[in-house]
Amino acid sequence: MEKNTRLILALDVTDRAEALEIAQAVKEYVDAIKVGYPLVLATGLEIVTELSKIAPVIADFKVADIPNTNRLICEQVFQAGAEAVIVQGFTGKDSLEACVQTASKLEKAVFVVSEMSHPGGAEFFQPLTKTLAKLALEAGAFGLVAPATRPERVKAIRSIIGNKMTIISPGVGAQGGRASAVIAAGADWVIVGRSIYQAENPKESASRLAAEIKTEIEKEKEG
Ligand code: NUP
Repeated sequence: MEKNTRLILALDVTDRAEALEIAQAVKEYVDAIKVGYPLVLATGLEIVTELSKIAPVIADFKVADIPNTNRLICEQVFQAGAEAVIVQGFTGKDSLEACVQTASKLEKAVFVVSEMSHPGGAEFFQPLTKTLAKLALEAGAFGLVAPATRPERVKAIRSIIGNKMTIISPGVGAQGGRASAVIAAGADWVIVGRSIYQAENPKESASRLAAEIKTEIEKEKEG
């Protein structure tokens, strides 16, 4: 996954043709496409293979099971063509390590959820965020998922992990976060769903977000 526009599309539509059409329309503005249960349950895992021909795919299955089941899930996801998988860390070190080991054998990546972006994400995750971030770091995960709705939390998470892991951050647009603010807080990538795929013109929306991110990065370089 190349760090170029630093924008990831969350493709939560449930129609195969629409998914492929949007992916094609926005591909020049996104570094990856994140797919999750809505699209895969509606259309089948083959959609991962199809989308992976357009852009690198991150499979957002928030994997949260015993080590053996986690391994089996990750194998399916990677065999289908995904470059990365999103997993939960609260299942413990052994379960998380099963995902990381499966990924590293296939030269793939694991992102661990450190704190979720919705209001309820503050309830159970927040007291555990630091522990989850450290666990992910020790297990050798590639990165963390952190909330764009709370840039101050992204900043705190960045200060825990330094530059040892990447941060991908959902919650921009429909959930209220701003792309520039979360990039300024230390996120490597911004994840955007509805603001792109529900827009009148998804390509224009993706282009606008990519431009906003670029402006923020240039500002940081100058300052
Ligand atoms: O904490 C999280 N928040 C979140 O929104 C972790 C996630 N994986 N997501 C996902 O990001 C969510 O499932 C959706 O696919 C995407 C955000 O979409 P939107 O709010 O931009 O439409």
